[in-house]
Amino acid sequence: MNRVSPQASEAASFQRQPYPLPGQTQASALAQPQPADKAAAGRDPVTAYIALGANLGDAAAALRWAVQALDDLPLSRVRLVSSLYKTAPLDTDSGVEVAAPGNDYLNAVAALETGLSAPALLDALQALELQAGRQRPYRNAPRTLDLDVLLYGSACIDSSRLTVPHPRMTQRAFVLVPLAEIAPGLVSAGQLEAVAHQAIGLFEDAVDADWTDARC
Ligand code: A4P
Ligand code: MG
Repeated sequence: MNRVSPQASEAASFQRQPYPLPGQTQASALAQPQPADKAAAGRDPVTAYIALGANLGDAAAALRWAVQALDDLPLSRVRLVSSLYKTAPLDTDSGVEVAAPGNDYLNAVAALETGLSAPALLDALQALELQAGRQRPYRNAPRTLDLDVLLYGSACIDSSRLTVPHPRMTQRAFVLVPLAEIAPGLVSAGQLEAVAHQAIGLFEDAVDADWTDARC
C-alpha cells in the first residue's frame, strides 16, 4: 500500500500525547477533566473506547465530525482521541486476513466518558452513522462512517445487538495501534506484535496538526 506514510513500520511502537479537543490545549485536555454529566446522570459514567473508521467520501472530515458529535452526545465527553491512521482495508471474517474491497481507511480511537447505557450508546453511534450517510449494501462494504464500541468500562456484553469487547479488535492493527496510543495499559506488546505486519501509518495530512480541530 503505497499511500501509507513512511512511519508505517514504526506505527506499532508509536506513542504520542493525546490530541486535545477543539478549543483545548493539550495540557488542559489531560489535566482538567470536566464532569460528563451535561444533565443529571442516572448512572456512574464509564469510559467506553470507540473505534472510528471511514473509507468513502471525505473520510478525514467524517471522523473529525464524528469526534465532535461524540462529544455532543448526552451525558458524554470525549476525553482522549488518538492520532489519525491510514490503513489498508482488511477482512478477517473467515479467520484468515484478506484484502477487503475499497479505498484505504482512515481510523482512530476515542475514549468517551459516558453515562449512557451500552445499548443507548450503540443506538447513538448508529444514529451518527446514519447522519453521516452510512449505507450497508453488503458485509464490509466501504463506508462513510463506522463507529464501533470496542470496550465499555470492564463490561462483557453478549446480546443480539452488541458484543463487547468487540470480538475482532485484537486481530486488527487499525484498532490496537490507536487504542495503545491513548490507553497503553489496555494493549499488550504481544497483541501489537501479532498485527505488526498489517499496513498502517499515520495519516500524513494530520501528522503536524490537531486533526480534531474543526476548521473544515
Ligand atoms: N454489533 C455487535 N457488537 C458491536 C460493537 N461492539 N460495536 C452489531 C458496534 N456494533 C456492534 O455492524 C453490524 C452489527 O454489529 C450492528 O448492527 C451491531 O448491532 P455494522 O456497523 O453495520 O457493520 P460493520 O461495522 O461492518 O460490522 P462489524 O462486524 O463491526 O465490522 P468489523 O468487523 O468492525 O469490520 N479495514 C480497515 N483498514 N479499517 C476498518 O475500519 N472495518 C471493517 C469492519 C472491515 N475492515 C476494515 C475496517
Ligand atoms: Mg460497525
